[in-house]
Amino acid sequence: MAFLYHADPSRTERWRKVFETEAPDVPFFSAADEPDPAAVRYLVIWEAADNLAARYPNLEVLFSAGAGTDQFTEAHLPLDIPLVRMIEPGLVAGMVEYVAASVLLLHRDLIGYIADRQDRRWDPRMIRPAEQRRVGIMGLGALGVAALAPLKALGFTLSGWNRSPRTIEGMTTFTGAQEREAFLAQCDILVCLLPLTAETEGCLNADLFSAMPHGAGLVNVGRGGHLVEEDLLTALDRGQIGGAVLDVFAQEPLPQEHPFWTHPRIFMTPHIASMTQPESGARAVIDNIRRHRTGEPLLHRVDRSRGY
Ligand code: NDP
Ligand code: OXD
Repeated sequence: MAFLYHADPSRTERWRKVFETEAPDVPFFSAADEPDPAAVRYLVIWEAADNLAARYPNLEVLFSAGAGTDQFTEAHLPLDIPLVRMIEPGLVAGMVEYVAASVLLLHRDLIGYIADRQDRRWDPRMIRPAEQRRVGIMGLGALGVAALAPLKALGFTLSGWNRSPRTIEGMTTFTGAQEREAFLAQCDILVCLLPLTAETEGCLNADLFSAMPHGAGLVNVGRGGHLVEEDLLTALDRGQIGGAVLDVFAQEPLPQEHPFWTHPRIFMTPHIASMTQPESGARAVIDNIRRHRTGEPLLHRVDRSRGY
């Protein structure tokens, strides 16, 4: 019974150390160790490769190295092999920080001040109090809910939209397609924290932008596939969207000639909103391996029929 770590090689030794000290009964291998594929029962991987079950014939659980699992289709992993997404305190904390920073960037128009600085323009603008800024989160899952705490502490007026109903103290929640318009109409800043599925692909589009207040801000930390990039450029040019913080893109790395690189109303980062921390990530996996071996339900198992 072996565990194979097949993700970012620069983090291998940190994962290995946790396994060797906290789970010495689970033999740890990295891809560079080239273990016998038949010995691999548990695998952590980020980029989906060919049919993993064929490559590792005794695979019992596949762990995604990240929270999103849209890269794993049935072609990569048969539906009967459990797929587990990464939810661990380090990854959650990273997203909480990034969403708070992005909302503040838009709220205080720091994107505008970055452009002003480049043009040597001194143009102070009136500050709008946080309680007068309505921030809406699309996707009230593990990360969407965690992201609420600092925004609440800063005094923003919060709301959320989700597929199934949610009741969260201190905020208004909206459910499903029938309440989507009402949700969007009251979002001065919209944060996308949805998983990428057939239903959510392309959801950040012209129709959605036109349902939001004129000049609203957008934060996309979900997946590049959520955003129709040309529609965002049009909405920015028209002022319908006032500014956007983007961490994920249809094509990553973003091609050199892409218009987002130089757009004055876009602040972007190279898919770093959050990342799995080796120590807490390894502990989360060890915990789930123990659960699996004792027949307990796995935590954060993906519902393959739903796609997340
Ligand atoms: P979860 O699976 O915990 O939550 C997803 C939420 O979205 C659920 O509450 C779900 O509703 C809701 N949802 C799903 N489909 C729809 C829909 N069609 N309409 C409305 N609501 C919907 O995911 P996480 O919070 O852990 O992560 C969200 C995403 O964040 C990941 O899938 C990944 O793509 C992205 N991510 C990005 C990172 C980055 O660095 N940029 C890092 C980590 C994650 P319900 O309650 O009904 O199931
Ligand atoms: C993730 C990511 O899904 O980093 O964890 O995008």
